[in-house]
Amino acid sequence: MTRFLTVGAAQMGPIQRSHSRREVVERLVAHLREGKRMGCDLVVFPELTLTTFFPRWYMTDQAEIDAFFEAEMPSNETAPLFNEAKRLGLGFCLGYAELARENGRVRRFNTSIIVERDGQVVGKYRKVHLPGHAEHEPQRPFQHLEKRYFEVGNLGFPVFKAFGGNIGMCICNDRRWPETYRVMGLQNVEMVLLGYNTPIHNAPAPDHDEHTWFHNQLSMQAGAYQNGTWVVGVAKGGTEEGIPSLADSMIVAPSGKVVARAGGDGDELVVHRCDLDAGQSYKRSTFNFAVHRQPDQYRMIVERKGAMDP
Ligand code: CDT
Repeated sequence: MTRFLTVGAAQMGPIQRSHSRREVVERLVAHLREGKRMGCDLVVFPELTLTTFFPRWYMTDQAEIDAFFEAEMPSNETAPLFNEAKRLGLGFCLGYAELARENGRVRRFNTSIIVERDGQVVGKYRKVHLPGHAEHEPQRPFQHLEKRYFEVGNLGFPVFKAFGGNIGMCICNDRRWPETYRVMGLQNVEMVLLGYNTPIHNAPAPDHDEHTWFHNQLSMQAGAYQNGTWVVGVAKGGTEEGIPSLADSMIVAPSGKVVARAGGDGDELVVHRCDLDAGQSYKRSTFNFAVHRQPDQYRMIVERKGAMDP
């Protein structure tokens, strides 16, 4: 028996600082309606979907910073997205800056959620691999201050029962780390939903710039193949506040093959009908963890060679 999930990677073009939440939500709703027309069950939006990518600026005024965060979800401004998704019977995955209150403390995370077709939030993930720096580095042409504005996620890499399958999430820089996918692979993940904001220029390593497209694809294809899972990679691309960012949203099959891909760098919905059982053959054979993966052997090799020494 096969289980199909039609997924839409809802690539966003740039969101400038002057764009209001209302304007952005209108664009997201347009994606949902297009998704419905194209037979989607689930529409995936990028990292920090609701605003411009604000870590590019050094800010010290906490009120100015907090204006980019969501203290509730849904809020008055995001309710139209939830309402329309429920009306259409569509699920979605949304990345946003989360202002949480936990144990009497305010905390800020780079977060994404899964919302089921009935409008209920059924999964939350908080970004673990925060790139960039925490202090102002004026020599850079633009900042990447995720380490300043966010705490490291405290939820691990959970996998949720949703849309008839095992669904996980990660956010942007997480996609470059094999353990992101493997931790979910060990939970039998069948589809990883992944949003990103990737500037083409990497200030500490400009020699990587020409490989931006390749590294994006390489990371997602490897993660998909090595864990027998679909990967849905969704960009906020184009030139935002003068900074060119990678688009190239794509859907990768458990074979590692790219099966659908954005053609431009604006708002664009990339759709594929995914067989959630397509990973089974990889999970049963080449990447049968129980049969072939021997963590004790890794430990012995590391200890013998002193490979843990820096
Ligand atoms: N948002 C985010 O995590 N961006 C990072 C930029 C790293 S510098 C190229 C990314 O990994 O795409």
